[in-house]
Amino acid sequence: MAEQFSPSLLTPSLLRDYVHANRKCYYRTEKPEPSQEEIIRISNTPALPSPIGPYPQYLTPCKVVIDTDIGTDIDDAFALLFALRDPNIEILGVTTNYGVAKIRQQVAQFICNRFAEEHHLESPVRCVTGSSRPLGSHRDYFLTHKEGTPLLDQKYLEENSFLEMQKETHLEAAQFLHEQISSRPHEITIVSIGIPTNIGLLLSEHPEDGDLIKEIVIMGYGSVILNNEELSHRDLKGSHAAETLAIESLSKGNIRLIYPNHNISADTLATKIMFDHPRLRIKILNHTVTAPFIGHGPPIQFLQKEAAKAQLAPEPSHQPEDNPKYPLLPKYHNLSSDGLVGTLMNVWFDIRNRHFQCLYDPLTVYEAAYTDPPGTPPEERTSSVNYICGTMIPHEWAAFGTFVPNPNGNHFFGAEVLAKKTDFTIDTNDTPFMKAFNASFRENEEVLS
Ligand SMILES: [Ca+2]
Repeated sequence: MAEQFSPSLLTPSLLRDYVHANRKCYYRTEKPEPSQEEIIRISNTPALPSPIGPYPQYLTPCKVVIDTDIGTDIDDAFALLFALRDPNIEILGVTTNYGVAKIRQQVAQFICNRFAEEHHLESPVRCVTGSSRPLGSHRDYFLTHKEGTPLLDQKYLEENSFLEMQKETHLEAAQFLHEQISSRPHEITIVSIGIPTNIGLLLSEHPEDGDLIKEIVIMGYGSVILNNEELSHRDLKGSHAAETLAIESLSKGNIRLIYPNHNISADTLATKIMFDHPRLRIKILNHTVTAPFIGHGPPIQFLQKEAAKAQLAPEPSHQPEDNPKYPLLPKYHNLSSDGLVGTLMNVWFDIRNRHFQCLYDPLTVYEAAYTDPPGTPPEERTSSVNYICGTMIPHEWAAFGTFVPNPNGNHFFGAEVLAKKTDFTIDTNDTPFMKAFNASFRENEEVLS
């Protein structure tokens, strides 16, 4: 039996330990500003040439806990359903984070419950509410205030104030992670596709768990910050060529600054706790490698078609307050798991006024599960990304990072996508990931026949 978390963590004392807690700045207006201590650490970390190549660990099959901010950007819901369906992935649980973690837990549980019913599973994947309140960040919450809409009963949403929820430091998710990791040492991958608050809480209370986690695979960080020469190259020739030069510079053993992204800058302190663990292995799916993967066309149309079935559902036969812990509006009770995700997708697309989605989180789930044995020929690769090994040193101000390349580091930074490229385009349609994604979101052929 894993020991319990100490009650002292129930107060957000860690937030006060974040040195920049009172220094606010708009997202994307920040400038890198490493502290004196960080500069010393960067200069003391050996920078060595580190080849761009396949992820060196062949790890399969994959037992995961997915830590997610599902309910806003739709790619988390895509990632969850994709992972539920993938035969190579066993989901031991889902934990939620960021702003309205309680609402996000409900959304994830609806999808897992419906999936379990469809597949006659003994029990659905358990979804656990995590911390809404980050440990430390310089910036405010980004919420659409449509989280949970339209699936959740409006009365339930009114009773659960978003403002109040944002102050909640739930420890259940960190405790759940601790129990899973203690009972299955070296077996569990944490797939972090949200804000890493729960992981920060786990590692601050139980640093020893960092040695027992198989690895963390995160959707985190932006691209490498281009230098002046690379910027001029981009103006002349095309952006991908400039980014390629920046990655080549890393692989030759030059340290480089890395942009933050939403996930890690929403909890800079948790990010720092995670990356500063001296032995924890972390694979980083950053914007350079996630951006070329776009979900559009047939999978989107399929989800829209499934969502439209809610319009055909009979009028509600009972009020949701019959079962307040499961406040899914009756209109949606007959929808498939694809229909639930499609319904959330329609709301997100309305907010964004578009009909496609970058697949940041589904790619992260996929890359957690698909690695290749050493020496696999390129045409037989299942992973769609190459990595550079090194050490990410997070900056406590605004979540920039310095990546120090080194073939003996614990961190693996996504360096390039294995796809057809020109200076201006990357065609990912034939990548193993895109093929798997498109196959996951389509009419079930058994049902059709
Ligand atoms: Ca996410």
